[in-house]
Amino acid sequence: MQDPEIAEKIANHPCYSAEAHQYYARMHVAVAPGCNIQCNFCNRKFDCANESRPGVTSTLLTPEDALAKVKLVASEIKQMSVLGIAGPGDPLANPKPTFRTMELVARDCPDIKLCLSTNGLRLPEFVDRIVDLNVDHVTITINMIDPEVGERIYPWVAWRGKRYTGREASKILSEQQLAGLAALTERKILCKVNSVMIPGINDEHLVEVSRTVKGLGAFLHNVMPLVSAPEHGTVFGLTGQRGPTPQELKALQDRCEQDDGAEMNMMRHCRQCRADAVGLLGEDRGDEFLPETFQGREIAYDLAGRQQAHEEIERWRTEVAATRQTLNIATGARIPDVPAAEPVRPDEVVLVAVATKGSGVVNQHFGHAGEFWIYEAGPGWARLVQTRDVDRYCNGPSDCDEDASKLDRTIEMLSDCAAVLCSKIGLGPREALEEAGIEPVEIYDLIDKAVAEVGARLVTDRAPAEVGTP
Ligand code: CLF
Ligand code: SF4
Repeated sequence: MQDPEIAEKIANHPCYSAEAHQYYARMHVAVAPGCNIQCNFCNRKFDCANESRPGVTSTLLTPEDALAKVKLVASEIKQMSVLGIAGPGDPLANPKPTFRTMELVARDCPDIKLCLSTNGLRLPEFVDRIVDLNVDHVTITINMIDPEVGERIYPWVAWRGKRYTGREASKILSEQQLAGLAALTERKILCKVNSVMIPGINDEHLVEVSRTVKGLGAFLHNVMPLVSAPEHGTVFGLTGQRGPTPQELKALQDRCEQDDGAEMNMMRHCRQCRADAVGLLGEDRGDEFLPETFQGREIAYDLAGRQQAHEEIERWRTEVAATRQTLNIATGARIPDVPAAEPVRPDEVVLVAVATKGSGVVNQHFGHAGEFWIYEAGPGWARLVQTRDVDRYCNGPSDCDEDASKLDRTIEMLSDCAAVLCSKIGLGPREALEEAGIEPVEIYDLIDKAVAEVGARLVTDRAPAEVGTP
């Protein structure tokens, strides 16, 4: 059943609704530099790895500059609907600039949703402030609920003027995180929990984390892969701790989703954005908004223009949803914010990869795709289950088809997919995909429709071969 209050909250939030992320953008402002804990996957030179991919840094802004930037971006990218504060350190370890920024944005940009991402250590003390500021969405990164697991992730926690280490540190952190989560859900704030999947350390444990946070009222669980390399200079990077493969990540997300029939909502489309990310998830337009474009400038807020742009998006979204309903296609969303068929997963599905620039359409050239969206596909079924980064190997017609090693990596990344849907594909990659047993499908159509149709055909085509297979 659709809960209208929740549906309204997620309707244009690109992280809380996979469907919305095809149309709406988010931006982050980097106003929070410090942190009160240490994670073994973090290097303070970079953005908070609990919400970001390590290896990128953001320019720190004052709350006033952050407001100017929000106004500028809001006028240029009208589908930007959410402002998140996610670093580069922990927002609640820097409460003054974090809340000052939110106050200013709430004052001048009334149609922008406010979003916060935190390690949760100081969450309980700020619950009232969060409620007062109308922050609708809070993300807490919870990587463990067992201090024995935690001591392998967190070397220390700074708490009430003292530095704690070992299990005691993780015990304090976990208690604060869970108390904060419970207090927020009690106040009807929509909460997402992020967890970094660290193979051999917390991967098995995350199923229990998922069950626990669901019990405390978390709306969504986002299990993200550890991104770890020696050049990041992190403890895990230097000790060779690996991250999970996309297949391992999906398997764990599936387990969390179905654990004991608990049916936790799992986020499958996180891009591990940087602390100053701007644009649709998966694109970063931060370079268009360098400090000299907004710092110290008076920027007008185009509320009417934004409302008009959002109305146009909603008209198109309604059309896409109507097509989905007519064709009886389900997307698997448990609380759909726009109508789809009842989520009944067919017995047999295949994975297909989609190249898209957004708006719900297969509209990107294979060689231009920096990422592929992985769908479960079958009769009446088109469910986004993952996004995977690949190197763009084509920089234009002159080198199209040429960089074989990048193409090999892309094909390796898509090896468990039965087909790739894209608007165009060159001869070289077409042949290479076919050789790898992946069908290239050139198509320009609605993603849900194309995925369900191709999925239905592939499932039927495969059926005879699988009859009698042990
Ligand atoms: Fe930003 Fe995070 Fe809010 Fe989204 S990101 S503070 S909830 S507006 Fe989104 Fe980016 Fe993943 Fe975060 S894709 S890293 S989940
Ligand atoms: Fe780094 Fe974020 Fe962990 Fe703080 S909470 S140590 S900024 S990853």
